Amino acid sequence: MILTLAGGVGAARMLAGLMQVVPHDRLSAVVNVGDDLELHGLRICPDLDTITYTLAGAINPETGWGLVDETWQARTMLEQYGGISWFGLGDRDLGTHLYRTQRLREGADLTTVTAEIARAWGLSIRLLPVTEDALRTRVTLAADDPAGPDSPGLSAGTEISFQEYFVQRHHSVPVSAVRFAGAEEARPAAGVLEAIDAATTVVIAPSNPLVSIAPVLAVPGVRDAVIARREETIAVSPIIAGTALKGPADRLLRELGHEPSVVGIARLHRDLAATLVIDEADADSAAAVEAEGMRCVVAPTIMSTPERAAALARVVIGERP
Ligand code: FO1
Repeated sequence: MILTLAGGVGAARMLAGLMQVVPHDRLSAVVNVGDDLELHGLRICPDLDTITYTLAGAINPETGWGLVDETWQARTMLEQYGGISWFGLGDRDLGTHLYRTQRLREGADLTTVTAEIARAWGLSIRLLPVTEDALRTRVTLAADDPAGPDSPGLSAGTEISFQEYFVQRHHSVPVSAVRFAGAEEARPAAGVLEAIDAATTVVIAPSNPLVSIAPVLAVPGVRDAVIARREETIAVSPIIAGTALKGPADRLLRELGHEPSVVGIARLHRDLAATLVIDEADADSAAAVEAEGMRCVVAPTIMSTPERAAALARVVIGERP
């Protein structure tokens, strides 16, 4: 069993690569729920949905989130009413949130509903939300943020939800702190610790270490379970030549006192993973990564095509070309 610790887009591509080289029933992922939100009375799980839609071949290729062939009639109506429309929910995507919310109200747990949604998309990979409990990533602003067309002005020191930072403010405002509300009381969802224990390889996807992987590890028991598998754990750097391919990982690293480089990633992951995969563009840093106590593998890590994703997956599972 190959178990991947997963955020959104980078993890989805990593899993799509793994699906090409590993039988699907040997793949599982423990997925971040810190980005989740309740909006319009609906439970929205962006990372779970990004992974599901990507693996089903139904992701919107332009955005990396939401569904392909989407229409936006409901959003247009929300705009007409002056409702909340900054978080874009397409008409097809809304069907997922309606189904999930109704099933949760009926008493089903998120793990079960996630499996039902994955099965309906024809997927046999096991997607596990890290916890059933409310765990929400919260971000403190380091500077005043003036009002925008869709967002009220906020002063430095204000704490906002992850999606208010990421989507409403386009992750453009500097951040002084990140915390995972509810993490201390959260319990790992059924099967999470067992999946980590039973994995032949644990993969830390090329997801943002501070807001995608950290909330997964913040659920009591998960970090220790991964540390216990350190020898079999391999991380892929989301930072290439000092920048993130997508999202604010490089800026967040700097703002929160970490080095935005593969060496900074090694420092964050070295207690968890024995091996770090870095991109060829960072080959010169391999010795510095090893000096942090990790084995370093240099490989092409940009998963811009299915072939490249499969090639990276082969590296991750230890098949050398
Ligand atoms: N990201 C955006 O940049 N703008 C959006 O309007 C937006 C809507 C959205 C709706 C459903 C969903 O599952 C994801 C959505 N995302 C959107 C992406 C998402 O919020 C972030 O990329 C992740 O949370 C970061 O991993």
